[in-house]
Amino acid sequence: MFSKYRLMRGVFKRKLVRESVWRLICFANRRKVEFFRAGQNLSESSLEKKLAPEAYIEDLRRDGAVIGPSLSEADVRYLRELAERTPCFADRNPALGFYIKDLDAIEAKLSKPLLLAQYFNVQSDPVVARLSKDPFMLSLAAGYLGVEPKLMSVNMWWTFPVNASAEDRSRHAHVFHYDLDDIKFIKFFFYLTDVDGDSGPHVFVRGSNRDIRYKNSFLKSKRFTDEEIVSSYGVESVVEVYGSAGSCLIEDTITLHKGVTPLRRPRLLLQFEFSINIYPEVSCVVDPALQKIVV
Ligand SMILES: O=C(O)CCC(=O)C(=O)O
Repeated sequence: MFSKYRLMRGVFKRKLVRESVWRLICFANRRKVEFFRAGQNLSESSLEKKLAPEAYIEDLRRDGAVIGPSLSEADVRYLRELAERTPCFADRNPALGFYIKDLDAIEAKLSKPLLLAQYFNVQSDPVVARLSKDPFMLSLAAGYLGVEPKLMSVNMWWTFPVNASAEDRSRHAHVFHYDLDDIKFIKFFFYLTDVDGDSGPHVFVRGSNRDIRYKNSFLKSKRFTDEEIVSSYGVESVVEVYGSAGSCLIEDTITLHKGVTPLRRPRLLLQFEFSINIYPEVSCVVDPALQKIVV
């Protein structure tokens, strides 16, 4: 079906078009955004070990991603408990709900190892709602986007150490790709479990937000193999992001990126996405009436 979202994706696929329209939007919003940022009281942010938002924006523009400030231990603990007491959904399917303690049972029901399970409607939890209005995130997002940011989505999901099919790895973003969620958008990823090389790090290709080498050298596909990435950008540009529970990566995921399938331990991640426009296709809101718990 034809939608605003699909139209946006068609029109803004080309970087030149995207950047030109974005610059006009920034120009038109320059006063409003200053006013908005001045209204953010950064001392009220609960994020820890933070510098001024400007200190991150330059690296973000250059590299496409930057390590950000962390969640407090108390928030990590709360969010881990939230993940235990709320159903998640196998393969992001609202009809395949289960509690994380029943992972073996859902795998038996599906007759396959499960790579990913996502939560829906987490933005309505009070702690998540408070974090989604965090003055540091809002100020940084406003500075980066050049407009008063809108909350596009809040997403929380598990990835599990399984031998997943190629189809599941592609469908769950475990293959290099870029997102085109709006003219300009930004994501804050928070690990809620410790993440090292064995537990499915997020990986991005440094500088691929600015330097689009795949346009002519790759097929037009939105998915790229590791070999294509390494031969185009060099192994030194491929950054695996490790961190303890609570740590944060701020990324404009127009940058090439992927999740790695964990080898040994599952990974739980919470993501906030801010943008200029919002689209229901990107939100992680699902009518509770459509959600079914099956094990
Ligand atoms: O799981 C990951 O680290 C990758 C997430 C991703 O591809 C995305 O949010 O666009």
